Amino acid sequence: MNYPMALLAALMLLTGLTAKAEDGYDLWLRYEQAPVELRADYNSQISSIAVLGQGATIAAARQEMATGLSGILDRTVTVGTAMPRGNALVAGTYDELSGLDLESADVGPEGYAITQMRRNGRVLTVIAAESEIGVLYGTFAFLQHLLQGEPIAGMELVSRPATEHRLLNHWDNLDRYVERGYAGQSLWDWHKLPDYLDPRYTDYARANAAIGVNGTSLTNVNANAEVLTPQYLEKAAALADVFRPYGIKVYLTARFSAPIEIGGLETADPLDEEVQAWWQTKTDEIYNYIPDFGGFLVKANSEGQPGPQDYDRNHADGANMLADAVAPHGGIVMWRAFVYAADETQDRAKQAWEEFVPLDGEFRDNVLIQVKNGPIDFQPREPFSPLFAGVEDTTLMMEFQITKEYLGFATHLAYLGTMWEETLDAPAERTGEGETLTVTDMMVSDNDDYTVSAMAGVANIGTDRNWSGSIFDQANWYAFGRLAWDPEQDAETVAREWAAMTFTPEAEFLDPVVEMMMGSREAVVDYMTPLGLHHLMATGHHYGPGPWVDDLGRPDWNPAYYHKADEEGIGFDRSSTGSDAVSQYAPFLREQWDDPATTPDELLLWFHHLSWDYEMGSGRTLWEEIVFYYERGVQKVEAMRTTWDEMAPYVDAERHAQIADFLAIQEKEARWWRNACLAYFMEVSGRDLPDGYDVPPHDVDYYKSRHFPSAPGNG
Ligand code: BDP
Repeated sequence: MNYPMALLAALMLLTGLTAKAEDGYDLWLRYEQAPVELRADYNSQISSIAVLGQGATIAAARQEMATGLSGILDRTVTVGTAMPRGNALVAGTYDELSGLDLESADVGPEGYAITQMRRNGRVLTVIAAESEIGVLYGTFAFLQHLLQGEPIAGMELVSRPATEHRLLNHWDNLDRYVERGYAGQSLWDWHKLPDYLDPRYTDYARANAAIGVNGTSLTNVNANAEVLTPQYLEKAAALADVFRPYGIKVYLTARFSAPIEIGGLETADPLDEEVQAWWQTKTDEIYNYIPDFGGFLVKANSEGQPGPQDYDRNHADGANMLADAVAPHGGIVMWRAFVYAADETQDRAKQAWEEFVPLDGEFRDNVLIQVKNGPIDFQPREPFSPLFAGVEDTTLMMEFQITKEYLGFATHLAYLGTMWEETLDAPAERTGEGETLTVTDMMVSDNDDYTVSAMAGVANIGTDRNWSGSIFDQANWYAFGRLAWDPEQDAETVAREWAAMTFTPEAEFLDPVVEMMMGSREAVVDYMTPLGLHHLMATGHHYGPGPWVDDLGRPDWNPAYYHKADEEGIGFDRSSTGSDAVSQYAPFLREQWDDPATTPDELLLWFHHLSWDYEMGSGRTLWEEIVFYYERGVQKVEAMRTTWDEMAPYVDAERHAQIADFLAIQEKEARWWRNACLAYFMEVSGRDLPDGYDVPPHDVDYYKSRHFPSAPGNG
């Protein structure tokens, strides 16, 4: 360092300029100093602190407690290892805490109980769990309670996850490209692994443990067999070692043709004994590297990926072969239901159901069928996938997409908690006794400690300093974890928690911001695909509108296939007079959705092709209604911008400005969506806009002429 540099560094130290910038890196682990009155309460309640026990997970809990409380209390907090004195906070397993004669709460293998008690004139705040991971989860819950500005006095909290497997799915390639990634490169620096362990791996694990995520599938579902070679297994094992103390298991995607590509076999036929033996040996090898390896995630016979059907076998044959290989080690196979065959001409929305329902009961117990929330593909709104009520003897799990491939990438603010809540709570089935079962109810776990089998979220995480490409996209990662832990949790509570910890717990900030978040996904639906429209995005990268596209290789890649607009009307007829996809739902839904008069507006054009003059419940014609929705979407974004501008006093300048800029992009693009779609529908329908609406500033040809060959996320 030369002299002026040294001087500058010294100056920066003195003036505090080296203090970390508010760039979003800390996520929900932003342990800022609590307001003075709260700190007084906290200090009096917990004058000494200990985390009892010895394992690596306990060490992580102790470290987190020290870091968290030092920040919140604004002093150096030491966390002891023995029962503390005075008013104290103590965390540990029930075994470690046996001296306290606690009544053990029903916390299960991963849950925790936080409670306060009086002992010999002192107040003890106790975090107790059956397991070390429960202690870590309890530690995070305790810190989050403080970050949300709550008092410690009277704290009572019992929580255990409903869902057994709570996983992120990274669509990350080995060259660090992230498919549908809008937040930089893959976090996994394969080239430097296993020798260099980026500290971000630990922070990734902390952030996930803080929201209860307990598994991560490292690699893209469009898989590369290379990751199953020893060279890469060693690297994956190094990541697994970092994640283990945080309760996170590693999973890998298995390319079905791996026996040919890296095994030198001539076939990957799942009924071939050599192939089966190859997978068994390969799996044993993986478990040598990663003793607690979680299992495989597989995309087979979908969008050109290899699979059992290449050998005239079915999905059960393929999944069971892998399931048998991991079963002796306690592993699972998550076999994706996102399939649509290359030569299939019928309604794509029906295909997964048709392929999987006939196989009901044929999958091994350790196979979970991973179903996307909707029957098409992560659209801004879809009805839930009919598979969720289609099978009885197959374990189903949910796949949500956290990364916003179809909801504006990283720059549009769309809080997805509401979308996932809508799916999880959707009535899916009715029992003989007339009881209504929700989608969540259909993902039954066969492990008695849990009620729900598994939930996966396609991650929105990358090397961007803020991890998710934007601050508000962090909320989606957060919400995924919280809803996976408890699918009955309401999206608004989750939004509130997140906003309090990410910014400030002040009500003057939280009330408007949470309201903005709660309406944000619906705004996107309005300006992209209102009233049940879907897949109008430009093809390939899916950036921006492309409702006119109708010339791609196969019909169901074209937006025009999904909206079917012509001079007469618009919408995809999936009723009994059309593709009859409606028949895949339970009778009570089938009945409701088969008739446009009883179909909710949100799903109207998903299930019906209707005249532009169709009269809506609002009194407007369908055409007027479509225009009204597109316009409303833009207006909602304008309102979001106003709300955010008013929040400047509560948010640091750096994050406030970035969010404001992104909202400006969102408004510009919402307008683009509105104008392009309306210009196109005006042309197709031969109609003008109703009075009072601005005519799109350009004709359709202009919108068609816009190309974005390098838009992110598409290879
Ligand atoms: C689609 C994505 C594609 C994925 C595919 C999948 O466009 O990149 O590979 O889903 O889920 O939404 O397999």
